[in-house]
Amino acid sequence: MSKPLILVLGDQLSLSLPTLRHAPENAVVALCEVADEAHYVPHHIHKIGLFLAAMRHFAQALREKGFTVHYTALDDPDNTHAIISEAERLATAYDCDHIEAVRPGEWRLWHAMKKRETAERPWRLIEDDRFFTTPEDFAQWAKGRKQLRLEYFYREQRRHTGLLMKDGEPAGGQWNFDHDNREPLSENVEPPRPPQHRQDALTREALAVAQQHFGHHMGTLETFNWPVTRRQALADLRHFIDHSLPDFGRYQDAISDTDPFLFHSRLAVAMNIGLLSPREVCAAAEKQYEKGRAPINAVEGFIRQILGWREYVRGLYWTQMPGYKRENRLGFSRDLPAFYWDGNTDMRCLQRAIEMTIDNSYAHHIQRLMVTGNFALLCGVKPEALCDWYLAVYADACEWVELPNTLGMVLHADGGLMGSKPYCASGKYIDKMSDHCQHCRYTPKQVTGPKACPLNSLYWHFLATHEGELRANPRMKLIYGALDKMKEEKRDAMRQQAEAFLTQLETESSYGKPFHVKGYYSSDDGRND
Ligand code: FAD
Ligand code: DLZ
Repeated sequence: MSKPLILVLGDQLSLSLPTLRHAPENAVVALCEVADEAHYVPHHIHKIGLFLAAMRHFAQALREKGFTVHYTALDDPDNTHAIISEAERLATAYDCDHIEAVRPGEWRLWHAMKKRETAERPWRLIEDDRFFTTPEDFAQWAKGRKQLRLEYFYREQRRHTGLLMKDGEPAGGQWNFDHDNREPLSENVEPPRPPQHRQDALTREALAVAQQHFGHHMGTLETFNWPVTRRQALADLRHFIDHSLPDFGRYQDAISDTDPFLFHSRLAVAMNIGLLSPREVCAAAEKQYEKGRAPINAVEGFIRQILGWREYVRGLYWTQMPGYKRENRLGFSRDLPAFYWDGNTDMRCLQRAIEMTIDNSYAHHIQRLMVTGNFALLCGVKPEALCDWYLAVYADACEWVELPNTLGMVLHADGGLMGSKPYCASGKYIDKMSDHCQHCRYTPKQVTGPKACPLNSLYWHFLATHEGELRANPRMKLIYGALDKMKEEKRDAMRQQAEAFLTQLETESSYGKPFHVKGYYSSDDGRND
């Protein structure tokens, strides 16, 4: 009788995983802590602690359900420290005749597994049905389309799932309530505190292992507060639904100098590692709307992020890889500024976004896109350096979602596949959406001079430098019109200011990895294949 070794990866911690749902009695389920997965980018210490603790708890949950489980711990003497070799070692040890795995979250592993489909103990790869769509569904949708716009993909998903639909029409009479969702935070608004999770002995043990081996990575485990069990993840979901969802839409784009989470859900971590399903999260939000406990702009805005963006970027990733990772259409070549690793900069918005990242392994979407992302775009940071950083520093970072957001949405390096125009902004935007500028040594009101916010001259410098690629874009017409109207002396002064800033930045930069963590590299992946 056929006997499978079922490999469950660190971001597949769901009892509903198709391989587990259909597991025969004799199956051996393997979870493997391997150094390769902790090393290929220098992950934040929270991220490593999260994976180790959640994997250990999931192994326990599987045993309680009656599965035969092999758990390779990081310190096991026989550990081969790579996913493929470890699964094959265990398949031999347990006399399994094949290995089953669900599509992983990264192309590099998928590719490595595919290559072993004809091995002596062959790998069988199974589609991940925990998402609303499969890569094949996305490919079908994308077929023959000139542009792959989120909005059309999202509407189709609404119709297909029936989420927020009433008699075939969108609930509330519109597909999109974005125009209601752009308020900055006012002074009297106090966002709720996230629940504090209790750390049991298993969690404490896992965090101690993370500390022992990776204590020199970004962050400290003293501030660790991610859910590592389904029960904790459900508590986070309940808390978000009850306390934050009603204001999620309104303050979706706001940025605060003091509050890292605002009304965001913090649920990406639990969804990405498998502790929550996107279906149950969207259903819980929809229910609040139906009961009149959350307004349509909040619920629609939230569901669009998951049913729309999350599925859309995953479809893009799987249909465009491995070539996608090599894209660099704006020809960026700058090193990652060194301060991305420690927040040591006098630009307040960047300093606070990076400090919050160090403290929490979290920054909300607008900080990622319009603060650290916008600055990297305006400076022309090379995609591989920026992508490695985003993949390393956020607890929710998995390549299938990180790469399209960084390379496509932030850097416009895919030529506009992901976004119809670059998300570039000057200091004026930061001033409008946040309270950072009040605490900054620069002013957003000046473009040149010693007090001028660097984002201002960098913004115009970016537009002038990439005129060849961007001017023809109809969505950039207005902004190039404004540039055209500027006097030559003003343009010259701005160029000089931006170039002086970039020269100074260059002298302070380190390439793509923290200077204090030695020996890391981005592993053999789509970029080098
Ligand atoms: P909320 O603001 O509460 O949003 C709800 C959910 O919607 C999120 O949990 C997430 O699942 C989904 N979502 C929202 N925006 C996006 C988006 N643009 N793409 C895909 N899903 C989205 N998200 C990740 O999950 N992992 C990443 O590695 C990641 N890297 C990013 C890198 C950059 C440069 C940018 C600009 C965005 C990135 N995002 C990533 C998307 C988004 O910023 C995070 O999902 C969000 O900040 C997570 O916090 P939250 O759970 O509080 O989200
Ligand atoms: C991120 C991560 C870390 C730090 N450690 C492990 C691990 O020891 N074992 C494992 O199975 N997964 C780990 N992960 C998550 C993997 O990197 C992730 O499963 C792949 O990148 C595919 O998405």
